Amino acid sequence: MARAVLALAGGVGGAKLVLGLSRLLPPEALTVVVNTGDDETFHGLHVSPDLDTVTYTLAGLANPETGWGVQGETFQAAAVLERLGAETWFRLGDRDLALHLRRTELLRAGWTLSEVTRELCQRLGVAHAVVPMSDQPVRTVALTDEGELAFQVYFVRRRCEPRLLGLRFDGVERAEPAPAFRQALVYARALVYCPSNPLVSLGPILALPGVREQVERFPGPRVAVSPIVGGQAIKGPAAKMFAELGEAPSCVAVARRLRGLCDVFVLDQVDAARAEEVADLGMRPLVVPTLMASEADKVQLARRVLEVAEAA
Ligand code: FO1
Repeated sequence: MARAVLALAGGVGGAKLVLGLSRLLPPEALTVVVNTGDDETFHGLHVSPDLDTVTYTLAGLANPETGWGVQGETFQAAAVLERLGAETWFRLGDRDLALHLRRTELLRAGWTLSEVTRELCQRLGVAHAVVPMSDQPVRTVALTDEGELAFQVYFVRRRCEPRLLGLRFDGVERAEPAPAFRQALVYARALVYCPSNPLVSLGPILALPGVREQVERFPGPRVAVSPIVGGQAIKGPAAKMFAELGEAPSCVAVARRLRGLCDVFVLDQVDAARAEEVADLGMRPLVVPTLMASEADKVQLARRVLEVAEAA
């Protein structure tokens, strides 16, 4: 059966709505396409932070405090790596390292990132389809007042302190949407933008050749949930990034970036007064609670998104 819903997601915020959707949709009815612009090599291993956050979340393994990495994690290997002089500012726990070892081993054996991700999901008991946006490498580069920084250097090592002047997605022109992403764009009946950073999580996905055009022509309802509430990102640097790129951070700034690509825009009650500006952008505003603290919140928001998709 066609996978009814195609969800686009990035890191931690997106993964929360993905969990909600996974509780309401059977595996064959949901494809989650995940940003890979944050991918990076650490200790010779291929790390895919956003794919891993979604996978661990669906597997019930995610660290609830941080949203990334594995709960109950230990850092024995990292301690030895530090002693041996390796860079350990990007915290990789022992269980996480095992997954990066296995991913790297399979990639070196010639598996595509899609095939590796499907294998890891199956082994971890994740039945829903988690798909990298592309099987070719795309790397987000932060253009800052300190020069060009690889995304994880900007985001983790420098804690997003350098002033952001621009973004570049290296390799995106030569990359293709992953096969399962391409299929979902044809067969899905609804498209959901999970509440992820529109600049560095949804941005790379929409920058892939042909994707924006296909989304513009997407026949079904396209529903977005704003990752910015009350001018602040729930988690992560989206607000600071918008401000430094010259846009007042708000749900409207997010909606502006989805103009022509979105039919219903979900904003939090905090931003109810902005609904008219969203409507002026050609999207139907839906004002509901969007903060997802509990699993019930995640399921409830997912339910509202699916209802409005059905009704659209
Ligand atoms: N984020 C941090 O702020 N500090 C870290 O040490 C860190 C380690 C890490 C390890 C594995 C992983 O999958 C994610 C990790 N993240 C860390 C989060 C990561 O930088 C972000 O989740 C994404 O790149 C943005 O969504």
